[in-house]
Amino acid sequence: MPAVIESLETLLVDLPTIRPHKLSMATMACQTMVIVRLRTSDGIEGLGEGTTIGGLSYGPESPESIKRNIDAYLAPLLVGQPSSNLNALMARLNRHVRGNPIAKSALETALLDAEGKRRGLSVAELLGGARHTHLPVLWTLASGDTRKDIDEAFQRLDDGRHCDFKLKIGANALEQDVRHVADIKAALGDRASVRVDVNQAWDEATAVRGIAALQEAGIALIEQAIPAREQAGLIRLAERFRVPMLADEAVADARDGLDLVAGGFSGAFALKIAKAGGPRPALELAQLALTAGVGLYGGTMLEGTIGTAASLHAWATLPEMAWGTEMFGPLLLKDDIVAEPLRYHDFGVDLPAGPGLGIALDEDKLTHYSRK
Ligand code: MUC
Ligand code: MG
Repeated sequence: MPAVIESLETLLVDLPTIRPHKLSMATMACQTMVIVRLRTSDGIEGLGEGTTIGGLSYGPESPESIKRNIDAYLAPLLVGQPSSNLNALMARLNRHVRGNPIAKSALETALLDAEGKRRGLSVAELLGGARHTHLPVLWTLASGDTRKDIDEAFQRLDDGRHCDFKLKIGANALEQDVRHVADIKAALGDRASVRVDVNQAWDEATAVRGIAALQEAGIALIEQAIPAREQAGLIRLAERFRVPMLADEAVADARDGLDLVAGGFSGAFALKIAKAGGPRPALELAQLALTAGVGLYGGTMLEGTIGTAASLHAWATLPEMAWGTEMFGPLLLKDDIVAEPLRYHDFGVDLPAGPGLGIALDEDKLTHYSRK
């Protein structure tokens, strides 16, 4: 008798950040994760995580909607179904529920974790096998204060933690943002690469002025300078500048990737399991990018350890990513809900060893941080 999905539990977990994390559209003092616990008739538990940034400021799913939509719509489609056929299960979810990729990503992760545990394989092995066991990880400087960001960068460099940095800009006047970035790049010199993420804050004319100045300052990569829906504008920016463009909000899945590539986009795509609807659709976008000669970047929604581990298992199956990864989410949080944290060292992180995600919960911490 094949194992069936018996129950799905969802928990809202609030973890404080180590410092305020300032993005163009939100300042985070806490991260809220939706943790999924999927249990099957053969006694296996699969873990998943659905996480977004700043409530509803990043996209149309909030932590509360992710939990509610899993409980009310997605979980009933899974309970009672054989748990091993991911193709059938994810097709069933996609047939009956439009959108909601973060909720679907949490569920696909939990299904992969359960299946890996059942078969004694890691999630990376289920996805075809890991090509790397240590992945590079950058750090985001987003305290909102130039001096503090410089000190933080040197600390991370000296600790061997990170040697690539991403700066969050777009909330301030253009001249102020450009000065902030140029000062940090000048302080770090050749010791570190510096990129920026504008999180859609500029219009195209502002982007043309801003990117010209940032290119001059030696910035390596410009992430999502203009609104997600302005794909034609992003293509024009990619054609215009020497410094490459990274599409983030503009590219959720392979369909978005195809539109950008067909329009003539060159540069890089930020892969995120949350945007795509799970590790497997994120890898479909990766394959499209590889075919089209677009660079890969392992992106985060600032997930905790479960979502970060799921992403790492997916990215580990890919050829070396041109722009590395930003899988630092757990390091931004003051505490964790897992028994063993991920191992960050030598400017990167180790792929956790299986079976499944290779992650176990700390039940006391989970209870402590779960919303009552
Ligand atoms: C984003 O838009 O890239 C990734 C790193 C970070 O600090 O914020 C996220 C979101
Ligand atoms: Mg981004």
